[in-house]
Amino acid sequence: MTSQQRKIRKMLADKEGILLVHFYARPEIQEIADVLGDSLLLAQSAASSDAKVIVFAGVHFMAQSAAMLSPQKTILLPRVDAGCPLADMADAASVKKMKMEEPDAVFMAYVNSTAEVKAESDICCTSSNALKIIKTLPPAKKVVMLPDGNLARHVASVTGRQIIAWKGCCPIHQALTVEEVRECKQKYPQAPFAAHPECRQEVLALADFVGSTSAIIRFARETNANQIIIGTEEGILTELQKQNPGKIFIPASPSLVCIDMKKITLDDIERSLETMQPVITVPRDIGKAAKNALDRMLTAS
Ligand code: CIZ
Repeated sequence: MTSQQRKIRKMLADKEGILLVHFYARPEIQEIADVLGDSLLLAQSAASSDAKVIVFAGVHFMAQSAAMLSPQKTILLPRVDAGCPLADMADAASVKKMKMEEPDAVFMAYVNSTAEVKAESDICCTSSNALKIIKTLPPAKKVVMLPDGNLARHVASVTGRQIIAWKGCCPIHQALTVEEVRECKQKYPQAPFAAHPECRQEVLALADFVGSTSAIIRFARETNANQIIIGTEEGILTELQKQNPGKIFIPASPSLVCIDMKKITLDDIERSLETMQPVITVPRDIGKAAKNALDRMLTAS
């Protein structure tokens, strides 16, 4: 541990705080996490922790979820501008309009959405539990999945459910092309390709495994292959390499880097703990409705 990492750990201990870190965050932050995980695990950890302060090394919607699940704790997001372009692709007014057009549909919001959009939705899901959550919904019901159209199409193709896919995408996963994957497969013919469901359908069609970050990590651990092509944000490579020192992980594209997930640095965390800013809160009325959708997901998970 560097002296700065030690200092941050000490500040966290002094303030009875914990550091929740997403797999896509910078490696030096992953190293000092209390909990390292996907948004589902981080949301569950925020809800169950008895810490007074939660420092979130992820993006804004994750810190918002923590604030709604743990209103009595101080939630710090060291860079308030760490946003999510996918979450910004749906707004409450458009969801309200769609609800008028599809009055009988169940609205299922991917956690990568704003609190306002969650508040308009019936239930949330993450990429690790979307298939499980959809099974809890009445089979005859049409489902509107938002804001990620690729995840929606993937869930529809696996389950055969009637799903209306919102026109949104994660620009990072969307940018991965069939040509890039084919090139990797040619170079590493023995390597299975593990892809995130936020990738385009034609990219997923080339995948040997499709799953969330935690599912990809499990797949990498369990497969006999010792070279694996990875189709998700490169931050996951830190944990993959740590868990599997003998295996080789090949990013499917050099462009699989989310600048928002990389915004928070150790300096930002140290400053945030010093100043106890920026605090993330959600207006009470929105928070109450959005928490209902989150709670339904957590109960069904
Ligand atoms: O749900 C998450 O944490 C995200 C953004 C990706 C994943 O698959 O874990």
